[in-house]
Amino acid sequence: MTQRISLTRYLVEQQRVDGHIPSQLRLLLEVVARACKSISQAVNKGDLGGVLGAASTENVQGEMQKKLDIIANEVLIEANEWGGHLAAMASEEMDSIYVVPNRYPQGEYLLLFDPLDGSSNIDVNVSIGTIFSVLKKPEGSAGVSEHDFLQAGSHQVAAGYCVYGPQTTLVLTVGDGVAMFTLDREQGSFVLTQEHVQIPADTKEFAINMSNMRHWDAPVKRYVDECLAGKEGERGKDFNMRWIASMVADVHRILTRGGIFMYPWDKREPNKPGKLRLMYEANPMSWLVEQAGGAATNGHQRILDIQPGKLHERVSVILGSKNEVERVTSYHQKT
Ligand code: P6P
Repeated sequence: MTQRISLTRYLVEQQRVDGHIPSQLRLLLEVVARACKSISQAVNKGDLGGVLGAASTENVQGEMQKKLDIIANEVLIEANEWGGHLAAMASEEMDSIYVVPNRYPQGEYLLLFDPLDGSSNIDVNVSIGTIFSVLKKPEGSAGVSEHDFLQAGSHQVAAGYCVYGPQTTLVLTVGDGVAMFTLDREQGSFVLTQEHVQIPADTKEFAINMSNMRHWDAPVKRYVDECLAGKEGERGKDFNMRWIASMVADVHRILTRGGIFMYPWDKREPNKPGKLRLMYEANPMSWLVEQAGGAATNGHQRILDIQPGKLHERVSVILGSKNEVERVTSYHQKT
């Protein structure tokens, strides 16, 4: 059997052979991976660990927090604050940024994360995950502020997620394609299982929450109606539908076998551009998808080109198989 390559070796080679990542970024990614291992352990314990159910608090989004949301957030903060590679962190679960305390050295990177995405699935044992994005602190800025985080997704230096499902799999890009690492629990390490991941340009599978159909804008309704019309309709082929209500799980399926994922703007909250968050959900997932040959827009522009105005800004998301994303985006441009 060919020797399996560990995450550590993969990152060392990205640093040494491809000169792709500085040592501080390699350290950052290894620390995030170790934190994901700890979160995976907590998730896997479920009821046995007394970690299911709601906490008695709300997050900045006004959503009830699950106990595991808070645990995952604390694991990521504690794992990353002392290493000297970060200046600050931002999380879906925290109103403002977390500046590395003075007792630790400050680094040049900014880490953003959704510590446990899909948490409505925690109590029903459906896949959930951690999403992370890495930016560099702008040159010359003394100290660190929330404004330093407000960079377009095209400025990311690393992005990924860890899906806690039947396998625990870390999916990562540093700008040189997408690699997948499966957790070998006997070794306690992530092992390279897929490299140079490619999303098929076409698909027969779409992912959207159909219960919101009456609230969608016309271009999204047109696209989904055509999928539902199947081979007798405009598209001349039948489609399948999936909706796991866990972005990490839906995106992992798309990276693995293609598909299109949509969480579009809808009339329920017309003043919000969408439900999903730009900085720590849409941007990392969009970079992964583009690095795997797919596309990601908000219906009007490339998500990675959006200049954020606020840390917890929301965005409409259409991502996945390139030809399908381009079709939906073209429908938006015709209206
Ligand atoms: P709905 C999970 O809460 C999440 O942020 C994404 O992971 C997921 O795609 C979406 O919301 C699910 O939303 O409205 O279908 O429950």
